[in-house]
Parts: sequence; C-alpha cells; structure tokens
Amino acid sequence: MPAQRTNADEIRTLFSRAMSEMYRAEVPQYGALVELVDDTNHETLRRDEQLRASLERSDELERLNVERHGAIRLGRADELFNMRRVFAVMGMQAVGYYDLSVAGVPVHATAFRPIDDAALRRNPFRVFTSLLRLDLIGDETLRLEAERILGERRIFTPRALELVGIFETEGRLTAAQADEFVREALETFRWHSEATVSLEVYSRLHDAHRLIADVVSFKGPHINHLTPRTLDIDAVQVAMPRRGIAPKAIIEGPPRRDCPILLRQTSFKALEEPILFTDAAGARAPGTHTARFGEIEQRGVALTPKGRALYDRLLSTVRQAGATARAYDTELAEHFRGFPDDWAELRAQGLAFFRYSATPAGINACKGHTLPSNLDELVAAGFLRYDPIVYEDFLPVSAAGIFQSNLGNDQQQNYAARSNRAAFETVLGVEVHDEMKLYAQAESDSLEQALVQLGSPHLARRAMA
Ligand code: OOG
Ligand code: NI
Repeated sequence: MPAQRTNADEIRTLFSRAMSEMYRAEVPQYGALVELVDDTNHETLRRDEQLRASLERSDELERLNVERHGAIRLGRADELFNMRRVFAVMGMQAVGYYDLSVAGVPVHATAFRPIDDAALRRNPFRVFTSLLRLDLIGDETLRLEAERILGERRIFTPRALELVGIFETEGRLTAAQADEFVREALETFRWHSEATVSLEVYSRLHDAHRLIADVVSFKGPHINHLTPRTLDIDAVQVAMPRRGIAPKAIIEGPPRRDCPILLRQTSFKALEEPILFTDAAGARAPGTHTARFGEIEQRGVALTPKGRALYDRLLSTVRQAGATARAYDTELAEHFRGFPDDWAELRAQGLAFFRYSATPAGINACKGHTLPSNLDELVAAGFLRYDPIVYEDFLPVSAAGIFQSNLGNDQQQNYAARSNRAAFETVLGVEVHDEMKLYAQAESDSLEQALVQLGSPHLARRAMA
C-alpha cells in the first residue's frame, strides 16, 4: 500500500527535522559540531569531484545534511512497548538486539529504523533505543525505589498515544494529524532541567551507575545525542578541538580504508548541565547532570556473517592488545590488513553484501544472444554490476565505547553477561528483525531482478535456490 508508506516516510522526515531543531536549540555545542561537519563535507566535495558526482547520481547530495541517528534510554517495559508503536507511525521498525551488559552498561537495546530500500533512501533516520535492566541492580532497596519512581512517570502525552491509535486503525494520518503527532511526540524527547528526585536519591542512583541516574531521575527519555553523516570522519575528529569541541579519544569501528566497511563513529564528550533537584518536602537544590553529547558517523558496506566474524575477530585482538589512544589507530590499521580492501575481493570471498544491476551493455548483448550462464562471468564481461549495500545498523562494541566515553572512566563495571533477548522481545511486543536477513534479501532481490533483465530467468532461479 504505497499511500500508507509515503505517509510514514513524510512523518519521519518531519519528525527528524523537528528533533534536529530542538536539539540544536537545547545544545549549542551540537550546532557547532554540525557546522564543522558541513564545512568539512564542503571541503571534501570540493577536493573529490568523483565523490560529488557519485553522490549527485544517487540523489544523496541534498540529503547529506539530514541527521542519521539519535538515541534514547527507557526505564519501563510499557515505555518500550509504546515507543515501538510511536516509531511505527514514522515507518520505523525494531531491527537487531544489542546486549550491552557485557560491556558494563546495564541496558539492552534495538534500533528503530526504516527497513525497505525506498524508505531508507527517502530518509534513513533511526533511533538507538535502550531499555534499562533494573534486574541488574544488585541493591534491592535501590532497585525497588527506582521502580517506584519510574512507575509514576508518563513519558507520552495522551494525545500522542491517541494519534498512534488513529494511525493503527486508519493506516495513515491526515496532514494536520501528522503535524500534531510530530509536535506531541517531540515532547517525549525534550530535556528537563528539573529532576523528579532529590539530590540525595540522584546521588545514590548515580553511585549504582550513572546511566541508572540518567534514566530514573527525569520526567522523560531526553534525546541524548543526534548524529549527522560526515564524508571525512578523520578530518572532523582532528578539527574538533580547534573549534572548542572535546572529542572522545578514538574513532570507534574499523580503520580508514579504500573500501569502507560497517560504521565508523566518534562523538564529543557529554556536557555537564545544571539541574534543579527537589526533595519530598519541596525544598530545591541545584546540581548537575551529564548525559548529552553530539556524534558523527560514516557508513560503509554491510558485511555477511562471514565478514562480520572476521571484523569481530580482528577488532577484539586490537582491543585485547590494550593500546593507548595514540597507538590505537596504528594498531587497528595494522590488524585490519587481514581484511581485504578491494570490492572484487570482498565479493569473491563472500565478505560483504552487494546490490546487483544489469548494465546497458548487458541488456544490449542479451538481445538475440545467450549470455554467460555463470554469475562471475556476467560480472567479468561487464554485463552485471555490483554496488555495496550500506550498513544501516549499529555495532555493540562501538555503542559501548560511545556510552563509556560519556560515563567517565571511573565507571567501568562488570555485569554478569546475561543476554536476554527473549525478555526484550516480550516487552517490545514483537520479535526484532534480523539485520542479516534483511541485507541478504536485498542482495538476492537485486540479483534476481538483474538476471531477469538480462534474459536469464533460469540463472535467476538457480541463483536463488
Ligand atoms: C547510545 C549509544 C549507542 C551508537 O551510535 O552506537 C549509539 C546511548 O548512549 O544511549 O548511539
Ligand atoms: Ni549514536
């Protein structure tokens, strides 16, 4: 039903724009980061004509400046359930399960994002959404208190939920309802400079884990960062201090390469912001809270399970080596020599996902002739081309690195690694999509279509088998 889909895509665009405006107004340093990213993108495009032409061809130039993702942290089961319904209105579905308890962060998470190609092309905005795992708080008194405090808040406006209900029955919203929905939904993501707890309770939550204080002490799950796309993440990382922005020590993810893979990201350190705390008697006390930051990202090709296993293995050897931040980049580049940096090789070894298309030469050649009956030969003859499928998800080790850099290094904690995907999905109300299946499907759909265009439906069937 195209009408429905168009509607959701438009609402997502309206929403991400509104969120961006709100966040720039709330966090001026984020505005400064966005300016730096814009300047760097311009400079990169000025120097790299080929890149400019390719972005222009794929219609990406004008969308270069739209944010790619944001993140929130929820506290209660029904908050996650309803968040799924809210994001569904914007055409965003839960993809992937991320267990961050292994990295000392007491949350598990998913990414709400568009899943089909057309929607991703229109606006790829996604939200990394984590749920606090109160079951990982050892101190029972504190756990019960956190539960009680969270139990009293309502993070959605009644009207936002009403509009979600209308969308669920009608399959779409009118333009006026969409505007109203965006306004109402935005309220959930707003910053509150007044805590719902006393300074004393805040401190106890904070001592258990800074993230617990962040989730429990406020009226709602303030957006904690937004992330634009950069064309040159290394240049922005280096330039941040010159603009008075303090970057985290390292860029997360793979090293810089000719054939970019997965996702590279870095951020500036979260800001310490003034907060008013109120005790049970109504007495107020000033304090601070540190949660909000700005991030940038650069995406590459999605890896197959085989490619991902290689990535995870190489990365973990670098991490185990425990290099200092200064030596880290060199170590990383060194270890990743073991990862082919050539498109043909990545395809031949089945390390990455590609989108196939029939070339004009191929379409011409197949009129009246039989083409090679083998995929590699079709590629070699220039009848079939392949382009990298962009990785649209997150990386747990990187996410933990982003979390960690904002928690201060004194807060390294260890939780028993108890991944609990089933519990997460029960609370969510649906199963999360398997991202690998989505990429594999996109690849095989493109191949099938291309082979049909080349008049080789039998080959298409064989390739699909
Ligand atoms: C989310 C951190 C994860 C990313 O880009 O990996 C994330 C958070 O700090 O709440 O956004
Ligand atoms: Ni992020």
